[in-house]
Amino acid sequence: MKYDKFATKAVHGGQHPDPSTGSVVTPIYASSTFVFKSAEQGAARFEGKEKGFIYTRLGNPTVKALEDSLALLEGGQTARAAATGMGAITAAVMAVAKKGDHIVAGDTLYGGTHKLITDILKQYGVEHTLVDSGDPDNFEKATQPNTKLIYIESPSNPLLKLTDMKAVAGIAKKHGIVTVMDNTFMSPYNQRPIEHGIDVVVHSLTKSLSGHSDMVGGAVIASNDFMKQMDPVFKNMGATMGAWDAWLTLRGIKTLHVRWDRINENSVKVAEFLEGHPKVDHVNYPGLKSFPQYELGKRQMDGPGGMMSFELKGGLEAGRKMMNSVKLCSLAVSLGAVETLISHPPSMTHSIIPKEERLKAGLTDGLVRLSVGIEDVDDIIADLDQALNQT
Ligand code: LCS
Repeated sequence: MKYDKFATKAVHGGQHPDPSTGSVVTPIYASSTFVFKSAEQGAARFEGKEKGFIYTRLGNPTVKALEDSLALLEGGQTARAAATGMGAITAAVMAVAKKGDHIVAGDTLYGGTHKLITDILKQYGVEHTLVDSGDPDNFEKATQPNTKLIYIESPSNPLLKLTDMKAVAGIAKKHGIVTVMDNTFMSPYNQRPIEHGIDVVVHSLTKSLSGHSDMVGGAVIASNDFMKQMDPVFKNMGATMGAWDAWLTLRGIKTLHVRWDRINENSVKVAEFLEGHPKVDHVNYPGLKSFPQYELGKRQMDGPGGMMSFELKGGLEAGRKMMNSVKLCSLAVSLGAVETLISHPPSMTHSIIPKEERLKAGLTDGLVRLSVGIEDVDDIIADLDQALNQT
């Protein structure tokens, strides 16, 4: 049966009752290797002439169910699940950018991605330009004859800056450039970049899709043609996901829409509370009417999400005091989980970025980041309030 409503796809996508036992839940195929009926069959599978599993680094039935689910949710033709978000991002970027090529990327990115593009790939002869991703013209201006890839996070980590996906995808198509977008902060429930013309979506599955802070994983969702280009990199660099983590992610995805309804709802209330608090200087959150790109967010996102960052009037010292005073919220990195997490990007997730580059991009030392969970919102607000009052 064909079904196209998000909630139904989240519960059933990519999964079929196990043919040998009738198990409703996709089993964990904890096998590194798969038996061939004959030497000829083994050869045919390696040649790609016959479909079927060979060896888990090259494909696994539990991982395949997750990949089919992700492709369906993001509206892509196909997906690959990776051991981590960084594994997925590295494979997607390295599939396109080779020695002598140039990447244009947003200037606020997760620290690991920033390091990959600005330092690691540079050592392999790949150039880059970082631009303010809030204005699509900046991508056009930074394009060079050797530009092969545009890389964006929208909303960006941790400033929540949005990129007009349709506008940037249009610029990229005009110049024959591949667009890769990290959709980790939104999840496919709130935003589906492929619908806006983006070529490749990457995720850290560690976050919203698994949703319970109990695994690490990543994904690339794209066209069949892109995957043909990426597979030699992906399958040989060895960042494949294992069956256990695929199973945990599949279990998380079944409640994605339910968790995210609560996350969207809680977060607006928390952001409004923070914005109105006398100790808070400003809040970055796409669901606030004061957010400079509020209208763009409404246009391209189905909800504002659970991520926000803010600065206290007392700056870094007050922010540290607040983080040390929370009782319900966990002082921890990561995001998108059922529990509310609070962290300090400049000294944690983004400390890998040189300070002057951080400041140039607007990532100030006093910035505090919050990932709102699905606890009772009054309890979250009461905890933040008592922590703010300690500063
Ligand atoms: N993309 C984004 C937007 C991220 O925030 C992260 C990790 C990654 C990719 C990498 O995913 P991983 O390899 O860790 O699965 N972000 C983290 C963060 O903000 N706090 O802790 C990790």
